[in-house]
Amino acid sequence: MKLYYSPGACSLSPHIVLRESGLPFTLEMASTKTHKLADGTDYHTINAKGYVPLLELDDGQRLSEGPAIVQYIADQVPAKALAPAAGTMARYRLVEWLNFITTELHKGFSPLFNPAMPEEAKALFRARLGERFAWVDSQLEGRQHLMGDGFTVADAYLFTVSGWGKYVGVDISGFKNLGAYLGRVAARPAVQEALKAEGLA
Ligand SMILES: N[C@@H](CCC(=O)N[C@@H](CS)C(=O)NCC(=O)O)C(=O)O
Repeated sequence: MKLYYSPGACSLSPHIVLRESGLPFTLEMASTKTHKLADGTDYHTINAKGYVPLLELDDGQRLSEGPAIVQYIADQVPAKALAPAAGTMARYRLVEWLNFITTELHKGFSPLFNPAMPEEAKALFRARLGERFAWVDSQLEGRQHLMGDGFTVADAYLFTVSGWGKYVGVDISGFKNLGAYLGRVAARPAVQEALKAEGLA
């Protein structure tokens, strides 16, 4: 498999999951700024949506959308328990988290990275993200991970988007459960390897 990624972008989530899975994969950088690969290829010719992540499977199929990609990877290695089995209530709980992270957190951050977004609008997005993170913090009370004891793909995604606050003025340092949780996730060898490979650690 090949993962198209950009350093520190939401593609860090499937990157972490690939390393957690133990499956062989390669990385191809597709900068979110230039939309070009290292050899100058226009990334739009590979993914017409123009964004990362994109996972190229060994049979040549290409899968986009982070929440779909991480579930695909998890389902290749059921013994790793990166996602509960399909069809179980626990799996719908995982999808509930992934959908929350992608719509309420990830896409709450996106306008803050947009230089054309007026400051007044950014303040509204920051306030909304603060409310959302406060709720996440409450959910982590007494829990090691989002789904309970074990690490799942939802943790890779939450870890990834939580790391963006420092770049765009969303202060999450007051959320104690979240802070302890992010420390636990950061300590995982696969997470450290992914951060190093992306030049972030
Ligand atoms: N719906 C997509 C959104 C992916 C996305 O927002 N990717 C950003 C990086 S975090 C990106 O590549 N932006 C550059 C662009 O849209 O041109 C997903 O969940 O995978």
